[in-house]
Amino acid sequence: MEKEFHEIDSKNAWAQAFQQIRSESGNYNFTYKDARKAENKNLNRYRDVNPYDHSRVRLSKGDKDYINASFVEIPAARRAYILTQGPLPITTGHFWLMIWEQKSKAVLMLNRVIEKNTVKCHQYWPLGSHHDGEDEMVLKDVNLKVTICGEKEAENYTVRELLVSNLDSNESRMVLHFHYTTWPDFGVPESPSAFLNFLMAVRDSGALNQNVGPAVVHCSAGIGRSGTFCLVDSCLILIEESGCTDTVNVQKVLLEMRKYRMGLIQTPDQLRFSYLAIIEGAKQILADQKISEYVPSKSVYELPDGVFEEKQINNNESEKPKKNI
Ligand code: PTR
Ligand code: PTR
Ligand code: PTR
Repeated sequence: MEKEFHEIDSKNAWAQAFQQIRSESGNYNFTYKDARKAENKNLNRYRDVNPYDHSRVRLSKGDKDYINASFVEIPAARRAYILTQGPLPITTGHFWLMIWEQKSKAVLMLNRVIEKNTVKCHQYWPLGSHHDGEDEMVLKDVNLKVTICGEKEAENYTVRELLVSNLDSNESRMVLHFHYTTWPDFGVPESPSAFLNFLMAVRDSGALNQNVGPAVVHCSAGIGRSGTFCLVDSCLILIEESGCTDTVNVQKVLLEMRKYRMGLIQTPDQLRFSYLAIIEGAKQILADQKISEYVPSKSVYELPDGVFEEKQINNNESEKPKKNI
């Protein structure tokens, strides 16, 4: 695939490659009727970004089952993700209910709340008293409470520990919040290695493993940046499994992912960046190099007792069992 990358690059043909993907996936014709129902229209952030009926996530509790969220599955990589829009004020309860019902271990947020002076996503988690905010947020419509228990900043991202409590049953679960803070909409991360550090931190937490619910991945619309993240992660798994980069067809994987949610990857440059990150990630993984500088601090992993598995991350060790992911 490195050869393919250089070929497209030398012809300056990313726009054509991307257009080809858009037109092929334009033939899919999956319906999104539930999203357009009158009672659901105001639950969508963007009029033109809708979850297909066949892959949308349904809420169980309450009288509404609709949320603008899609299951995206790549069985060959044994990966399943939930891609969703940045919550709106009225969908914040639904968002947390989805996380609770799907037993997700992490939320991966790839946007900032405000971008280009516009609110792109509701402030859906408590900021915490260390930021002069509240430590708790109660979602009355779904009877859940979210409490911030820890926060740690890395260069391009922040990791938070959010305790979600079900006020009906008194059960609680820790959900990790991986927040990439330097990726503009319709843009790309500052470098493949900055992005890969984030990806490896997410992987090391176990949030993408099969024994937990699908990670919830979102940006503002839940298609451009979120699609880029999932494409790189899945392609890297396929490469790890086969042991070489030639076997993975990036565009085919993207076309497969677009069967689950429309519009994944939004610009030619996001497609090019995906190749770059896959090539760089594959080199490092195949050489069994240490690529994550992420070392969880105690505060991120220690609270509350017993809820979160304490894990000492050793990069060399954590790379090896990847084949089981
Ligand atoms: N089985 C329903 C259908 O396919 O129409 C699924 C559904 C139910 C979709 C409810 C939307 C619904 O909307 P709400 O519960 O928000 O009125
Ligand atoms: N119609 C909107 C727009 O073009 O602005 C939809 C949209 C918004 C699409 C943001 C993608 C966006 O990017 P991301 O999925 O990375 O948040
Ligand atoms: N605009 C389409 C509609 O309203 O039906 C929805 C859509 C949105 C389709 C984004 C595709 C999209 O992405 P792309 O053009 O990148 O395939």
